[in-house]
Amino acid sequence: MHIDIITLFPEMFRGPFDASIVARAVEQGLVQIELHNLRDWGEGRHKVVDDSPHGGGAGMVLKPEPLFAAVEAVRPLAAEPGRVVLLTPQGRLLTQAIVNELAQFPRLVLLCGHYEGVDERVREHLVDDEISIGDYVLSGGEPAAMVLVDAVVRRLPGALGSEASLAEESHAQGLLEYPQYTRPADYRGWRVPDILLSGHHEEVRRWRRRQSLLRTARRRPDLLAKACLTDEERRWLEEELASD
Ligand code: 9D3
Repeated sequence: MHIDIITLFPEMFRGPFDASIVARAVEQGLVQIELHNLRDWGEGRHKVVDDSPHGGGAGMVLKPEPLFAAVEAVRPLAAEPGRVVLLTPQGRLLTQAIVNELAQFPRLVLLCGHYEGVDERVREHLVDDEISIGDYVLSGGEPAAMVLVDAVVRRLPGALGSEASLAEESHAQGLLEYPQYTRPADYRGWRVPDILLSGHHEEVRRWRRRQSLLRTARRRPDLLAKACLTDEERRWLEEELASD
């Protein structure tokens, strides 16, 4: 996969992309990430990229010319035209389903918004998709682009050390994780549940599944509504929740 990122702050990406799974995927040749400074396509001696909104109002808006010029310059640098994705608070809320969808494209061109917004003609005639990472205010699209890249890259075949992790992830589809423990079995008098020390693998599996169900029901009932439970699991859960 080829990912181009058009941003006013390319240096923000160095740290996060030089470590972690993303860095390893780049080293393995699974993904090629290119950072482009929008300022390079700014207008005039001062490389202007923004202007005040027509009709008045506070703040600045990213001008269309530099964004169109940047995308049109960057696109021919790879074989595929690429899906152009704008990171914006007005976009579709990022979910694992959207991550999986984006991971199918051979190329992504990410546009990081800034200031109060982006000229509407960019959305209408340049951008294929608009993504938000959540209902909170960031100072720009850069952290959102990092989140998107991390989530997409780890979906690429070969990006994860052990493919087992992915299999397990899909197995527990849509449920929160069960509680995890490591040594020591007794820390300050807080004991690891006996079942986990028992060596009864089938019992351990059942305990973990039930803990996942319980935790999901209590913390994320929205997720539970979409999960796949057996009748027996539903009955057990209902009983447990009744005593909360
Ligand atoms: C005055 C209204 N603000 C919208 C809530 C304006 C505004 C705030 C912050 C416009 C842009 C931004 C910068 N944020 C992003 O570009 C952004 C973002 C975010 O703030 N939250 C979650 N996802 C994203 S993706 C891009």
